[in-house]
Amino acid sequence: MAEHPVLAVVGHPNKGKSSVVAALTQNDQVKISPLSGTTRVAQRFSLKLDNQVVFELVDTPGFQRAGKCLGWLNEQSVAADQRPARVAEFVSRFTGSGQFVDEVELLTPIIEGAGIIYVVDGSLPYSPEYETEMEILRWTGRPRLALINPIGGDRYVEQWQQALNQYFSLVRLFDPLHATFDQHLQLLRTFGELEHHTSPLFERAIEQLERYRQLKLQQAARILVENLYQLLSYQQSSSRLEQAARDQLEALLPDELARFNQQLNRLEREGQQQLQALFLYHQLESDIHRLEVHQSELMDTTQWSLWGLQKNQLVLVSAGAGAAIGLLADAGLGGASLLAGAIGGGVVGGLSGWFGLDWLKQRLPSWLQFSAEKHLLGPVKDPNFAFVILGRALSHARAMLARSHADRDRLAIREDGLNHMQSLELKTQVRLLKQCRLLVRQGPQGQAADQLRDWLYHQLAGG
Ligand SMILES: Nc1nc2c(ncn2[C@@H]2O[C@H](COP(=O)(O)OP(=O)(O)OP(=O)(O)O)[C@@H](O)[C@H]2O)c(=O)[nH]1
Ligand SMILES: [Mg+2]
Repeated sequence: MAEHPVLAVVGHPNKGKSSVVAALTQNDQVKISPLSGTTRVAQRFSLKLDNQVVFELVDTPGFQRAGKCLGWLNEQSVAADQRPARVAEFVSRFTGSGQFVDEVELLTPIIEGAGIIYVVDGSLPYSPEYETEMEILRWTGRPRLALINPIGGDRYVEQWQQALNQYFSLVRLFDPLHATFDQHLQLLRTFGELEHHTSPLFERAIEQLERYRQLKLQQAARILVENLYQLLSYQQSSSRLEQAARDQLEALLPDELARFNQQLNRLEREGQQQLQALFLYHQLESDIHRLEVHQSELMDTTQWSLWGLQKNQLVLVSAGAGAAIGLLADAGLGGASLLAGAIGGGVVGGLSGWFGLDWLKQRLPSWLQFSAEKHLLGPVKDPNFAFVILGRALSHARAMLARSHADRDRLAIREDGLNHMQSLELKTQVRLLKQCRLLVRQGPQGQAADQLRDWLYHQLAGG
C-alpha cells in the first residue's frame, strides 16, 4: 500500500468529480467542462507539500452502466465476505474487453486499495437509480465518504442525506467552486476519519497547509510592494524627447504617454502573473480594465469609477483633506496637492469630460513629472496613482485567493474591491500615501516597504 492515502472520486457523470479533485489538489489543469463524460480515463492528482505527496485523488469517469454491472456481480450468489473479490473478478474479467470501460476505470483504483469519495448533486432530487452505483461501491468494502455538491443550490440536500447515510459512513456538503480555505481543511480532517491510520497524516497536512498559506501570503505582500515600487517609480527615457525643442514637447506627449501606459500595464501584469504562479494558477485570464494614465483618449465615468474613485468620493476626499490638514502636513502633502492628486493619475481621461480637454492638457505635464532636461517621462506624481495601483492589486489578489482551482471562468474583478481604498479611514489613506512616497524614495528595502508589506499582508489574510 502507498505511504500516502489515495482516494478515488467517483459518481454519476457530470456531478463535479473533477471539480472536487481540482479544488482539493489545487490543480487548475484538471479537465473540467459542462459536457457530460469529460473524464474518460482514471487519472491521479496529488497534493504535494515540502516535496512530499500528502494525498492522491483519482479522478474517474462516471458510472455508465451501473445496472448491468450490478447484474453481472449478482449473476451468482455471493456471500458478503466474498463481495470485494467478486468486484475484483469483474474488473479483471472486463479490463481491455471494450465492455464496461468506465466501470473498469473507476473500480480499478478502488480494488487496488483507494478509499471512496462519492459525489452527488444536491440541487437535483435523489432517485433510486443511484442505488445501483452505491450498492456496487458497498460491495467493494472500501471506506466510503459521500460529498453532496450543491451545483445549482441546496434544495435536495436533506433528501440526499437520508439516502446516502445508509451507504456511507460519512456524508458532507462540499462546494468545490466556492469552498473557503477553512472548509478545505475541514474536509481533509474528515478524510482522515475515513481510515483510522490516515488521521495523523491528514492532521499533519492541515498544519502544513496552514503554515504554507501564511508563508505564501507574506510572499504575496512582498511581490505586491515590489510591483508597487516599480510602478510608482517608473520612468521612461526617450530619444525623441531628447531631440525635441521645449515647445515641441506637448505635441510628442500623446505618443510618449501611450508607450508609458503600455509599460505600466506590462509591469502590472507581470506582478499579477508572479502572484498567480505563487498560488498555482497556471492558466488564469483576468478581466481587469487597462490601467491608463491618459491625456486625450476619453474614458467614461463608469469605467472611471472602476479605478476606485467616484465623483462623490472625490469630493469627500478633498473635503476630508481640508479637515485633516494636520495629518496632511504630517504626510508632507499640501491640501492642494491631494486635491490635484485626487483628479489625476488613472482618471485623467474621465475628468477631461468634466473640465474640458484644454484645462486638462494644461495641467497634465505637472502631474507627470515631465523633465526636458533629463528627457524622462514619469514617474507619475499624482498621489492617487498609488491608490489606484494598490486598489487594483488588492482586488486582483483577493479575487485570486478566493478562487477555486476548479473554476474555469475568467477571473472577474469585483468593483467593490477596487473601491476598497476609498472606503478606508482618511487617517489610513494619508498614512498609506506617505508610505508610498517614502517607498519611492527609500526603495523596496526601506522601512516604508516593510510597513506597506505588513498592511498588505493583513489585508490579504483578513479575507
Ligand atoms: N455552479 C457550480 N457548478 C459546478 C460545481 N461543481 C461542478 N460544477 C460544474 O459542473 C460541470 C461538471 O463538472 P466536472 O467537475 O467536470 O464534473 P465531472 O463529474 O468530473 O464530469 P464528468 O467527467 O463528465 O463525469 C462543470 O461545468 C463545472 O464547472 C459547483 O459546485 N457549482
Ligand atoms: Mg470529470
